[in-house]
Amino acid sequence: MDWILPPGVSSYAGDIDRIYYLILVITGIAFVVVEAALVVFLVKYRKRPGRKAHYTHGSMKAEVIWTAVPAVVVVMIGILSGGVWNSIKGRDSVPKDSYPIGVHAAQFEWNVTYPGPDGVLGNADDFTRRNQLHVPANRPIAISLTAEEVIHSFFIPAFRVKQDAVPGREIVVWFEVTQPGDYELACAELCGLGHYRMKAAVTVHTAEDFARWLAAEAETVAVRQ
Ligand SMILES: [Cu+2]
Repeated sequence: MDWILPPGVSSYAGDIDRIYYLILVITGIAFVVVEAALVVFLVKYRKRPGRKAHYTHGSMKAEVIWTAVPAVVVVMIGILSGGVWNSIKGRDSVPKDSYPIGVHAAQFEWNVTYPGPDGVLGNADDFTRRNQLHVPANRPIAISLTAEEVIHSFFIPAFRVKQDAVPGREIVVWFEVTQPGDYELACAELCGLGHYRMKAAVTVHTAEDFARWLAAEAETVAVRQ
C-alpha cells in the first residue's frame, strides 16, 4: 500500500496503519453510500411535467438510524483504537530508557538539541543543530518539544509521528525507529509565510554509527569552547 502511505519504519507504525485503514474503509463506504443516494435522489425527484413538489416533515425512523449508526461506529473506533492511543500518547507511555533529544520549533526551523556525551539534556555538553535530526535505530527516542512563538507540528510521516509544538508548553513525544535510513521531518501546522520550507533531514543510524556521529559532533563543540 506504498502508494497511499510511505513505508512505516517505527515500532508502532503497523498499529497506526491498521487504524488508518479501518477508518479509511468505514469512511469510504459512507462516502460511496452518500454519493450513490445523492445521484439516485437527483434522478428520482427530478422535475417532471405534472408532478408538484410537496413538503415533508422528515422521518423519525430515518433520523434515529442515521444518528445511531454513526454514533455506534465512532464509539467502536474509539474502543478499538484506545489501547494503541494509550501506548503511544497516554500518560506514562514514554519508555523509561528513552534517549532524550530537545526540539525547539521556531519560524521556520527545527532546532535540535542533543544531550552530548553524557546522555543527559540540560547541561554544558549539549549541542544544537539546525534542521538536522539524528537518532539511533532500535532505541526509544523521547523528543521534548517546545515552540518559540506560534504553534508548529512535528511530523515524521515514515514514523507515523505527529505532535503539535505549543508555545509555553513542553510536550514529550516518543518513537522507536526500526530501520536506519534517511527520512523527513516537516511542519504540519500552517505557521506563517515560511511554513512550506520548515523541514529537517532525519538520519537514522545504527547504534554504533550514532555513537560515532555523536562523538564527532561533540568534538567540534568541545574545540569551539
Ligand atoms: Cu511550523
